[in-house]
Amino acid sequence: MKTVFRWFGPENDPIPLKHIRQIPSVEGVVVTLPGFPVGEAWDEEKIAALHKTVRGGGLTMEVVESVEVHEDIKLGAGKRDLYIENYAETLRRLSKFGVKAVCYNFMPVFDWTRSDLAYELPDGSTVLYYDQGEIDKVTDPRQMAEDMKRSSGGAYMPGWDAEKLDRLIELFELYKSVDGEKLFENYAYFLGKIIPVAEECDIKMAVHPDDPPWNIFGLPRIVNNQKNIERILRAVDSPYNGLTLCTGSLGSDPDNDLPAIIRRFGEAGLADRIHFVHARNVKIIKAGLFHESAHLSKSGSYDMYEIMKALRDAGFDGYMRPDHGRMIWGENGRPGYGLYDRAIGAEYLNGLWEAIVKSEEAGLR
Ligand code: DNO
Repeated sequence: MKTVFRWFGPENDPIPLKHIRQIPSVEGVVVTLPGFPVGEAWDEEKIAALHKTVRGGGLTMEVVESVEVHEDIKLGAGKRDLYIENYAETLRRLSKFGVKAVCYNFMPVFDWTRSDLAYELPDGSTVLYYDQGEIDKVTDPRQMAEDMKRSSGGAYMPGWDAEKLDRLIELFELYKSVDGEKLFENYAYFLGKIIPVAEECDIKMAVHPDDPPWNIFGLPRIVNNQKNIERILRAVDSPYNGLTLCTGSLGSDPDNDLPAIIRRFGEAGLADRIHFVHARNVKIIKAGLFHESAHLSKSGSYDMYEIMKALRDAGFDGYMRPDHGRMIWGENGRPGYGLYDRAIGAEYLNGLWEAIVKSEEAGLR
């Protein structure tokens, strides 16, 4: 297992690389090109510059997150073939710099959604919060998009790009004719074209589950449970067609039993499709109402030890990163992506992993 840490680049992340390098377990950063126009092939010079900065900071750049899929691809509309070709070109360019895995999502219109980005816990830390009741009250998603942007302190939010937000009304209209089945068909079409390129480039594609893993604003979401994910992984049966197992996203639906899902992938011969893990904990108050928490098992609803054991038993040997930390110790940063709590999380996850591996070596499990 390799531990990595999400970093938004020198101009978009207040955290200096040298601080990330001082987290003992972390080998590399997970990068993106913030705000790069969705649908265009990523600029090779920009990738090269980022690579140079990261390597110069003593870290690896093997994972890229949020190479966004253009809405035309999800809708099966307009210029989808052109956008798919541009996506393929991005993969070719990334592979020149040693990138080994790409995390992306297939959520219509929105990426992760929350009703509050700074919900205060009793200890004074703040976390991301989701209340379906609040989301149901939103009559104009443009308003919600504005609110999210404002409460993020103007930080770049993956998947919430300006061009898309300008088209929100039009997109909602277009999605009226796309149900879950149609979305799956369009997804399979995308995979059919992209996975052969990923194979050539030796880049593992790792889809991120929908967050939250149910339909919102009447838009379909299909990367949301074990059965649907298995269907997606089978749509193009290649080791390069894989998953980012985001515990926080998938597990916020109480029906998704994370250790059982991981074990099921193992039984189905799909364990080698888990290329990347976003490990974090969530406190589920009731279905549709949750907030994020410290990574520690007792802080949330998941048993992180059981999750790590299931991954180990499935033979997981990919990349793992801590995810969405609380804002603590007076840090002012990007919601979910401060330095301190994610660093604590990374070390905790590595502590669990070390204990699991050592108990095996001592014949204790
Ligand atoms: C949230 C992230 C997601 C993820 C994208 C990948 O914090 O995990 O925004 O990067 O869904 O495309």
